Amino acid sequence: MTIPVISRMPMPTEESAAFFKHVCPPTFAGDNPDPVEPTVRIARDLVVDFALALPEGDSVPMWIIEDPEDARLGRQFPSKLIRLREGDVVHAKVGAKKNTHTIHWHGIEPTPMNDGVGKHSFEVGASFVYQFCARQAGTYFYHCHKNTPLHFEMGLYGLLIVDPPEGQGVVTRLAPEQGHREHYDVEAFWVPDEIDRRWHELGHEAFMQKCDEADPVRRDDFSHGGILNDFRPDVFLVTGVPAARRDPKIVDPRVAVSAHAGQTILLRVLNAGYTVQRFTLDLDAEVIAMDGRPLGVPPYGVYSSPFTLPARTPFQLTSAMRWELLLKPTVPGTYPAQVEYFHWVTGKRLATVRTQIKVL
Ligand SMILES: [Cu+2]
Repeated sequence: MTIPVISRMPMPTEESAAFFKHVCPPTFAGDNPDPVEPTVRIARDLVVDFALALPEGDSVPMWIIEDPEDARLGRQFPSKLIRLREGDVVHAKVGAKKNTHTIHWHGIEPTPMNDGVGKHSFEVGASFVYQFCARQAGTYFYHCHKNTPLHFEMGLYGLLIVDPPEGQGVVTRLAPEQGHREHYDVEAFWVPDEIDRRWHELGHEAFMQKCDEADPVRRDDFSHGGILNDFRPDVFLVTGVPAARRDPKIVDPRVAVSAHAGQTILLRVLNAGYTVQRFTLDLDAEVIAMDGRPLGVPPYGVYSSPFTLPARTPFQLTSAMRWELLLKPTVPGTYPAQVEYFHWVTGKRLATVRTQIKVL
């Protein structure tokens, strides 16, 4: 059988800019072009320089996304957590303090204009008010999507949590008899990342294409050198806490979990790095959601269901993957947990960072 070939219509000249923007994104600033009344307003500025102190005494230059309205907690790495409720309509005023940037609301799926993927829309000049709706409770994150390999590595990201309408302390999970809700007592965030310090000496536009609007795909205007395909991390961290090289065990309360026997722990895990990360916990865990979608819960649940990971059964996440796990320890003790970091190309294990879940 011959498959008929349907010829493509010629592209009208006035539309050609829409195709060029994949390689030469325009900049844009100002109000949202299609605003509705928001229920929540937030603000974020980028970039702000941040020195990440290492256990060995030196530090790594990072870039962070700041909350300019929070003098006390606005400057931290990872950038300050955004917490919303399902159904919230958000206006996020994003200021580009140095150069141009974007914020991509990863997994939220706003309209292209509001999704912060510069190559499909625009990069933010002075400032822009992004608009989106938090449609589905779950674990998400936000990050800059300009010169993405570098800007994400530099630290321009933070968690974005959408709670069910009841608010914090309740998670959406498969449980028809409970209206698909479960209460938790302790919430923990594991966000492993790793740092190649050579990349942290680069400029905002390192190895980006030189934009010639008259010939946006000219071969010579693309960089053919650079090191952003060559990742050699030597600092390994979890949720902003770097592990010591000699004894890579993290007991910082931002990472190590503490709960009482009989309590329910909700563990939100995000791979915010470029390695393949393998997690092993010494406690049984139930995986209830992946990538902002609760397993088994309508309307997306027809093809999935939660499952139990018996203690010491490893699971792996690649870049940007998010899992939600419920732990219900009943016996007091200190339970080890670890993250192993494997190189994205060679598969070689680069580091193992340990932490713990303490059950009182
Ligand atoms: Cu950026």
